[in-house]
Amino acid sequence: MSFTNNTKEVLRLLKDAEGYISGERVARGLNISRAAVWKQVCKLRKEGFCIDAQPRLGYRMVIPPDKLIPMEIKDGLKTSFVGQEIFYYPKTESTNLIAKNMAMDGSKEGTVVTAEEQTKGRGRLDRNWLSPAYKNILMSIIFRPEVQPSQVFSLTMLTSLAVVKAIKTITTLNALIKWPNDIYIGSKKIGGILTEFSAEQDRVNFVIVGVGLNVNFDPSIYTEIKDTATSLSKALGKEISRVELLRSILEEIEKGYNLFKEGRVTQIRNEWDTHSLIAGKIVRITSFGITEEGVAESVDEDGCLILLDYKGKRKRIFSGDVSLKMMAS
Ligand code: BTX
Repeated sequence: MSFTNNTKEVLRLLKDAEGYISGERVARGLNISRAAVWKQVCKLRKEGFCIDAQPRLGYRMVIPPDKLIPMEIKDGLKTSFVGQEIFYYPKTESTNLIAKNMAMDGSKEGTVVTAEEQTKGRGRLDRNWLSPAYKNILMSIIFRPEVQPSQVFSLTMLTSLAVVKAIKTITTLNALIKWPNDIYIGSKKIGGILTEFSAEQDRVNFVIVGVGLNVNFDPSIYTEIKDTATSLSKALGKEISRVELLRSILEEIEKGYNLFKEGRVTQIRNEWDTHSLIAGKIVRITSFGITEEGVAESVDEDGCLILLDYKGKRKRIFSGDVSLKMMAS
């Protein structure tokens, strides 16, 4: 849905009003008819805002319940393409799936899909991603980078870095990245990135980067993750604005993606390294049925892990079908 300045102005007046504001006052303020005000209110309601309308009192914005509504996210968003188009679903199968279909239909780079709830939220290797409605961040972005398929996982790298930087800005918490795609606070998982792409032999058609981040929920509601997961509200002891955090994530992703496009991946990689949970630690890696152990040294520009094995040999581990366990070091 596209929004005119009138829609934005009506929203601003409703947000700024303390309690009810009459339709007549809004109409006068914007130099439009009362019927036009009503039309804008209907548009805003359709978008997801809760607006109460009373015959003699006028309109009142019911405290926004921190929904991931596009207009809210875009209000103050400092990006030029990431998140300039946002599609919002109160409930859907998976934002990655929606974004993939949109990308196949030609949606442009930077398009974002957000959802409050997923019925088939996915992690890597077809694992489940669990999240109750209206509590967390669930979103996917479409990219169309002009790179080789082997370079796609730099996008996982820059996105995980963007997420930890945004968490730091909004909450001051220090989150760390567990290669290849998980975000941790302390020893508990707080989020994950799911990167999927469509490619020919030497060219990428599109990449979908999905982010699931635990914001305001208590993971103990799910037996499967109660001992291994945490959330920002749990770590902070208070709830935070998902909209504000998502805005900051999108801004950081755009900065990282611009560096990537300029070929400055070393800069991303070096910064990523300073937020690595596993750098210097002994890890056990299983990929395609083969298990190896060694010291996780670093990542390279393509997002591959550099593992120093016990014979002193360095190996480059591709992040495709890999699971990583940290061993006591
Ligand atoms: P992953 O494969 O690293 O993590 C999945 C595993 O993490 C699960 O098997 C489970 O043990 C655990 N897990 C599930 N839910 C949570 C949670 N909320 N917090 C902590 N641990 C959990 C990580 O995959 C990538 C996840 C990406 C999810 C996003 S959401 C938006 C987009 N749409 C979609 O379907 N997936 C992505």
